[in-house]
Amino acid sequence: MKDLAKRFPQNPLLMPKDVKPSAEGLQVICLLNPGVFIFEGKTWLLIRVAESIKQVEDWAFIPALNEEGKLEIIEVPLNDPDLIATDARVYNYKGLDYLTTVSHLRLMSSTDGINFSEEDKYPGLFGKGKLERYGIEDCRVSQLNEDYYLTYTAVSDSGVGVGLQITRDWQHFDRKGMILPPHNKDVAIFEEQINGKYYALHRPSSKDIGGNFIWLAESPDGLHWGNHQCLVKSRPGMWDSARVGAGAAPIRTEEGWLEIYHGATGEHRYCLGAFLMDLTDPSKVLKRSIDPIMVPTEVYELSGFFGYVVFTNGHLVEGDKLTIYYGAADEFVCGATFSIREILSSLS
Ligand code: MAN
Repeated sequence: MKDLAKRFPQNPLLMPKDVKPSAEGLQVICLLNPGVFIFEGKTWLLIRVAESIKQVEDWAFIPALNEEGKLEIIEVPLNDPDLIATDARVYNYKGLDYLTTVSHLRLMSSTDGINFSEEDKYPGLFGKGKLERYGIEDCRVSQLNEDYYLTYTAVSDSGVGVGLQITRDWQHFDRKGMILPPHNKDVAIFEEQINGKYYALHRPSSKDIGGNFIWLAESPDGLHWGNHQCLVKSRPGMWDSARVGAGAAPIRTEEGWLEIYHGATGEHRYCLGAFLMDLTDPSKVLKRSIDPIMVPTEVYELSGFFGYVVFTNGHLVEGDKLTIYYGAADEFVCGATFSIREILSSLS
């Protein structure tokens, strides 16, 4: 199927061998799902780097950060009857879920939006404390005036929730703690206030009644969130039948707030779609994609750490041009452009 994305011919832009492990003895397994922003005139990616220790055949290594922020490993033989290792992303051991890797967030900058490199001055962010023991992931970066709001998935044995940090200079970070408790992720804060309030999209999940749906929340201060409303649901039988989640901050257009989101099937194929919210009342969804705007089709999207995945939580807007940076097969960082007009006219 032909989608609306124009992929960079240089894809994949970044792969695990392109960054150094954060400590000796560790191995970078995946680079994925970057937050994107402009700072000091350059394009920056806040990349999720997933690490584990060097893999050994027939063994599972379950990583978690200890109190000091150092990675500790539980070693389990793959044939242990208490271990379920059927999803590359998750181990279930003795009835509890763990991640197979621990992620941190690494900063890389570029003057052309294609070639990215690290700068010593900007070391990146690591999980800290009890609620980030299994790492921090998939950070959205929203710019409100001079402040960058970083909303990311914080994973631990207490669950999967949303952490917030605020920075101006990318060297000092004001940690605001967990703003939405488990189970929640995929938080995209609007980059403008509407009628004096902050707004954010988020994705709580319910295993029983309900599902994995996109919600809207409002806040008087950008920290405390309430008046939650359910906006966009998964659709049985369609490309977004099992779960949906917001990408980066909604894009202001003349027709409304345009949001790029991911939708997955029960078989874990991740595509991208879009929906449009009313400019003055974003709880009103005006239009939505019937067909996805981007489908995993390239080799680097179909096979990797976790194949059949295109996933975005970072983009840049220049006039009609939308550049998304995205995780492909949960292993590579790639880029693609879209025409915003084309996306808008594909919605119904
Ligand atoms: C979840 C998250 C993402 C990941 C997708 C696809 O939504 O863990 O980080 O990219 O699954 O595996």
